[in-house]
Amino acid sequence: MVKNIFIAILFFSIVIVCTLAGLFVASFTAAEPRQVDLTIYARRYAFDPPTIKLNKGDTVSINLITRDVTHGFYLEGYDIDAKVKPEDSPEYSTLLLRHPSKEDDYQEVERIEFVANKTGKFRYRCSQTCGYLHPFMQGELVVRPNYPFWAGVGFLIGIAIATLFSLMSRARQALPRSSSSAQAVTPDKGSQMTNGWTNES
Ligand SMILES: [Cu+2]
Repeated sequence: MVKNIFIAILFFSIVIVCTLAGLFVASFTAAEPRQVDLTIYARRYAFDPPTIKLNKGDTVSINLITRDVTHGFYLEGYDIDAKVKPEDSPEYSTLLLRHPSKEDDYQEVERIEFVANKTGKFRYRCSQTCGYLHPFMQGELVVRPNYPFWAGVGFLIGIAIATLFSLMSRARQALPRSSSSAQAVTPDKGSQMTNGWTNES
């Protein structure tokens, strides 16, 4: 009975340890990459969506659209500064992009594309003065390490190892009882000692 409880504890310990190991790996390993296509609408004085959540390693392709006035999209940490001008079509805007660190000029592009290779929170804000509340036109990009993926890998490995362990210990239990029964008889001295203790107290 005690042995079964011990095996159960061991089983769950192995699963937990392997899941944690998976999380540890996730903290510095690139995630299984996804292709993420997004449309962001810029308008006075907000971005829609106001928050973007990605996993590290995702390749992002952003279609930026404005329907009112010219807006900017400056993304901290990723060296991206875009400018978007409204056109007649509500689903199409002229998009221009530059990389501030390179001090290059705006170039017309179809979409804003980059790989989310840095984890953390990065603000994006309007970089074209578009009205009196322009400074409040902001959003946030959240890039997470791909915890679920690696935790899942660790969890499955843990299950496999733990199952192997429990099968092995069950096989050992199923072996001929002679050795274990011999052990069960020898602790006679021990039980006498405990009796002695209980009598004294
Ligand atoms: Cu703006």
